[in-house]
Amino acid sequence: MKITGATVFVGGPAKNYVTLKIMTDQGVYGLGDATLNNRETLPAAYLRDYLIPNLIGMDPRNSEDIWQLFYRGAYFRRGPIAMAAFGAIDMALWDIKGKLANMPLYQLFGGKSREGALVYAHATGADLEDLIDSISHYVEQGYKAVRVQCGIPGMPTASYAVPDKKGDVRNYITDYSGIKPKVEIWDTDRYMRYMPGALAEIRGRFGADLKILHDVHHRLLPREGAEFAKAVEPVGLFWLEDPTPAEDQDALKLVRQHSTTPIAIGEVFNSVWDCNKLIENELIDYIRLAATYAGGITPLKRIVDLAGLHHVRTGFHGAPSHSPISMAAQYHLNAWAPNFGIQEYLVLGTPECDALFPSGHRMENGMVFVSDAPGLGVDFDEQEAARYSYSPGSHPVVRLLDGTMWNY
Ligand code: KDG
Ligand code: MG
Repeated sequence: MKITGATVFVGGPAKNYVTLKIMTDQGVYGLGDATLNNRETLPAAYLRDYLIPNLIGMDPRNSEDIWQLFYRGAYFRRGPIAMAAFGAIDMALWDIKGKLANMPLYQLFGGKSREGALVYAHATGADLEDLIDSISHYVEQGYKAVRVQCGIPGMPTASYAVPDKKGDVRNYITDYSGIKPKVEIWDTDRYMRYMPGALAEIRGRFGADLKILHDVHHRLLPREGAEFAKAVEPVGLFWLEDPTPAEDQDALKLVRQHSTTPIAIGEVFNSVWDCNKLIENELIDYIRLAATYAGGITPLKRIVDLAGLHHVRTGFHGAPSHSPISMAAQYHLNAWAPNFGIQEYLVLGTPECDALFPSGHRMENGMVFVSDAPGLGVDFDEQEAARYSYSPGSHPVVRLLDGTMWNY
């Protein structure tokens, strides 16, 4: 069996997705996602210029050897651009494998450990009242877990993942400000003073059963992260995400020593070498890589197994940074993983997205149910794709009150 060709498409409804399609001489094709938010053309170029020319003629069933060839062969390994490109190929080869076996991928991993996998939605508000409305909206739809992000009184601009104005429903991730980023201002002191009380009020309003998550988005120093994690302990968070900058695996020691608040980290990691110490030293509770940036299913499954040895559960990234293709890869891993925790699920609610990526995966009552179709269980409609093209965008950037650059 041979790979006969592969194409890359960049674009999509309200968002640029990088979609890889690998064709074979037996008519079976596989799909992969190489979307790298706001830098989408780079993994696409890596695929088109280097990886696809080498793929042609290879046996698609040898997904392990192909992954090793590209990873080791690059010499300059890792990094989100390369790993997103390897990841798309790996997903597509697993998709082909599942279709050849006529089995959904979770069967190839070891079968189902659960029927539905718990997901969390994103609630956000310009102020606490606005946020409470947003949480109620998800609770009414049956969500059992909600990430909550709130505007901070007195902060000069919106803080992470909150709208500028009350009642504004803009999607902060897909709301591009062009190639030049807009600037948000961050005030750590105000955040530290306000947010623990706001979280306590949310717990009071919604009761003990709601699983509440909160994302600091890497904005605190280790000592501040420790103080914050300790201050929110009475709230009983499901997790506190990215309290400190993710590059420093040692930073979480201080947080761990001072608090029992569960910690989640990893959406910006792209290798086991970014999180091996965190996992082995049991400094975290949830590992958050995505199938895309981790370099595909092959390496992500190994990370899940390492995490399982150390009581660390999964909480894969699921922002619209990822297309329904890598989300499908994660749904199959979620169905199998003995140490599954939760899956992030950002409801974009676009029929256009469903039309571009038709699939049988379904969301019901705050749980995702994986499709039984062979392979990944998601398709790519090329006629739909012809409606879209690449349009450049950028995340906001963040400065402190005195103008110093900070972490988005
Ligand atoms: O592209 C950046 C987003 O993926 C990120 O801001 C989302 O923090 C995020 C999350 O938890 O989903
Ligand atoms: Mg996050």
